[in-house]
Amino acid sequence: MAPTPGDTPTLPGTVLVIGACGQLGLELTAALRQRYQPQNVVAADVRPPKNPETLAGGPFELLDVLDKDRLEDLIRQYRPVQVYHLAALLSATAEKDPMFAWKLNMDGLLNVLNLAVQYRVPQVYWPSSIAVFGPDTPREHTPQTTVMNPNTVYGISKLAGEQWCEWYHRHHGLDVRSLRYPGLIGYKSLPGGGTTDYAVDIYHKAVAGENFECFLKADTYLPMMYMPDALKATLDLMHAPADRIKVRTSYNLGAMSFSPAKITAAIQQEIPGFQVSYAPDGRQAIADSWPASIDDSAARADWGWAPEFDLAKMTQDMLTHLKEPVV
Ligand code: AKB
Repeated sequence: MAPTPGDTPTLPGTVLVIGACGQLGLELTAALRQRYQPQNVVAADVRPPKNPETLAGGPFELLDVLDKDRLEDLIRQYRPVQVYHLAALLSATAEKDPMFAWKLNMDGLLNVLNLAVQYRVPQVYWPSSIAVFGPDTPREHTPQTTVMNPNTVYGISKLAGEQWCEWYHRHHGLDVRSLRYPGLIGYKSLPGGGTTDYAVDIYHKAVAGENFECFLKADTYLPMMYMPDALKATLDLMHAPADRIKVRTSYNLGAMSFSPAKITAAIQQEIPGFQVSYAPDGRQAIADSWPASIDDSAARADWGWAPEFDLAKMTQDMLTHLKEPVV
């Protein structure tokens, strides 16, 4: 994302992105490298990127965020002024390996928060999710503050993580900021292990001229967001003056809400022959426990959040990019 005139595109140090090879990490690293000097944006992940080209513009470091000594070495070496900690197991995968999910999602965050305090890292970003809400939560226009009671391991870890962020802010003055992402949809990278992943896979099948079997029921509404909006929200949040950040757990963030039937209809506007069948699996129960739509008025009021993409605009953009020849 290019800086707008009047922005200050230089940071007095480096940026460290942990989990840089994931769906969000790849795109956020690229956006940060466009905004700052690419050499100052350090990508780190437990494995190298599948396609090295994707992270070729700047440094890459191998890092298991559970290895606190290695993380400390990297923080000492690069002295980051911002750390984006994105590494986590998502909802569907976490249900299959609950103990490891809890370890990675909690110990990873606590390693980052403790070292950020110790080395006086000025800013930390950590993503939360709509998964913090559960079956007792109001499903429509889910408020910022409401009944939570998540019933997935991923949701429990995200809710606990939010409380830890707030605690580190209150007790240590750490400037840690967070967003509750809806399902994220982008054409540059694939998600892995989430309940909202179908909304990315469906576009790939449509463009490949294949039919799609959906693991959620046709009428399952979930909050979703196009990647350019997610990147904008993340960077806007991180660059807002600290006194505008009133929520130190995590902000609700909304853009659009649709069901598999609605996204199918949107794709069929462009690709009329596209067919979808339904075979709900264990992910249906996860989706049923989450909000259908989100009230993000706190983010709008505090730091000016406003999404640009709705379902129709996103669908046109996704299909255009996925049809482009791979160079
Ligand atoms: C998932 O489906 O697990 C994620 C999320 C909503 O946090 N995309």
